Amino acid sequence: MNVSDILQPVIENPNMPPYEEARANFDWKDVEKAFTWHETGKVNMAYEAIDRHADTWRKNKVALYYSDQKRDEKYTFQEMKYLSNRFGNVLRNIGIEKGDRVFLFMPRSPEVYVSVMGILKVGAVVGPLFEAFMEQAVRDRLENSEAVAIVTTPALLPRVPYKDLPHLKHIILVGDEVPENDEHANFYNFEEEMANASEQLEIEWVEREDPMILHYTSGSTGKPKGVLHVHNAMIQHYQTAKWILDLKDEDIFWCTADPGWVTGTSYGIFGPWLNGATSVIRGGRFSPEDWYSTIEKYKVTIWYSAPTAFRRLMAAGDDIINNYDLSSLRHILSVGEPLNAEVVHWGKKVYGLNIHDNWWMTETGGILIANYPSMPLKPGSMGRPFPGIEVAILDENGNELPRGQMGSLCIKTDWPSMMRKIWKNEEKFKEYFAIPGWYISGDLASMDEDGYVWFGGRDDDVIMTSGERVGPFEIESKLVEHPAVAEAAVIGKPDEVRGEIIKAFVALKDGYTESDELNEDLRRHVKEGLAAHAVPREIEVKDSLPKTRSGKIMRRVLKAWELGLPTGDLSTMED
Ligand code: 6R9
Repeated sequence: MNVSDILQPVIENPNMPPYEEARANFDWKDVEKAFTWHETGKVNMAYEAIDRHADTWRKNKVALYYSDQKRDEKYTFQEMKYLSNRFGNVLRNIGIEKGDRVFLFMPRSPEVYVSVMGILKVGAVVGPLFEAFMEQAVRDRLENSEAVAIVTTPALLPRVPYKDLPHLKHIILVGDEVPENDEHANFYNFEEEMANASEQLEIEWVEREDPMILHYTSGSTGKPKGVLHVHNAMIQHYQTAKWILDLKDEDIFWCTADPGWVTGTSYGIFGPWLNGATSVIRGGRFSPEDWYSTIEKYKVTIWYSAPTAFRRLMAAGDDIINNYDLSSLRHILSVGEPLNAEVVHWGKKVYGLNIHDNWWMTETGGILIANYPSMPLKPGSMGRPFPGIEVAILDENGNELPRGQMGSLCIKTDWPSMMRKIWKNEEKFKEYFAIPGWYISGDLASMDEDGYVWFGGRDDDVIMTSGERVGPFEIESKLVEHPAVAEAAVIGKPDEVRGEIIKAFVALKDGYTESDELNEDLRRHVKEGLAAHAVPREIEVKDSLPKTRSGKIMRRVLKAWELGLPTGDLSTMED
């Protein structure tokens, strides 16, 4: 790494004090003072996110701007309070009680956000489902969680096998075609029930450790796991959003993630609202034009997205950016998969801002490692541990590895937004804590002399070739720096001589075609840029690479295809 590769902070007066100072003085206990329950003892995420602001000068402040191809709406904190009160009453009227699992299965819309808050207000547990799930994926999740109610749309109802789900008794439909009740379930019309419900509600006060949200996430094998978070997570949502997203009262914040994924709830709902910030939600599909005009239209100041999106914007070219006024932007962040240094440099060039990578997982509930707006940024690094968080790179036996060495990325337990269980799977839960005192992320990483953490791949994606341990991400990153490569995925393929050989799958940019010369050039590029042992012996060109709907390239799927093995759970894969 040379010094010119360090980007200096460009944000003035960030909320986050200098890193060392923040770290030295940090105590999660101090963060508790930010919440009303610190005084009143009455806990509920929805109260802290919405009602509290509705009782202050923020009551007429916009909490949510929502638009898609058909709708264009805005809601103040006060409006959100009354709407979610109504929905809480809808749920109470049909008999939903504290602890019941209530699922959401619909496209992004204001109703999703109102429902989340309404569910929390009656002490029930939110279960978000991504709208593109097909029947089996929906069934697995509703069955495992024993959900009693679901909010969905008439178009998605055919994918909800309620007749086979004895616990699922209540189906609330956002849309007009509401079927007759049958012996399996009762059906309700969202609009109608909302209109008849009171806007006054007694919030169900809960304990900090009471269940709040159940996010299903896929492992490499087996059925999806239900990751349970509790109301206490708000401590982390609030503080990380304040310091890492750098939310201030005048900001307009846009998190592009869908609430079917953890980023879309922790930072698409809770983090910003706990800070009293205005959130933008854009429905519909990704297109560069649509996204840039969303920034222009709402004068978005803080933008939280993902590497796939940035890479697609990069592929769309720099010229299109000139058609939009993006001058409102002051802070950009990324999460979900490795943010290649290449993309960071591009971002700096076209937006004039650093793209701040950060790391966390569904299981961790909130950001744990980040590039802070107040701190120099090393492109390609995920940043440094959040104050109050201890990160270590451990070997198989739980011993700490020296700086610079790649190993298992572990976090000292615990932190406020840590998952509290894997739903009905104690054994899976325990696997994360096999090294006493540590949470094992399943990711590989190294830490440099300055304490910056570098991603190496998923632990199960590690390649052992001729005795060298290689993380696929480095090679992929090198490959996408090549002008011909749009996307790359690297796997280890069993080999009698070398243990494994490196195989790369690449999708080419428009205008490039597959050839032996190109493959040779790619190998040379990796060899010169990285190391001889990192050179892919095999290269296969594909039209596109299999990805999860949240944009992660599914190496395990490529590997299974390559080896003719079962692919495991594919419910999160893009069509
Ligand atoms: C928030 C979220 C978690 C996995 C994680 C890791 C990958 C997340 C990353 C990253 C490289 C980053 N991941 N952030 N890899 N750099 N900044 O994405 O949660 O969907 O559970 O995924 O995503 O492999 O273990 P989730």
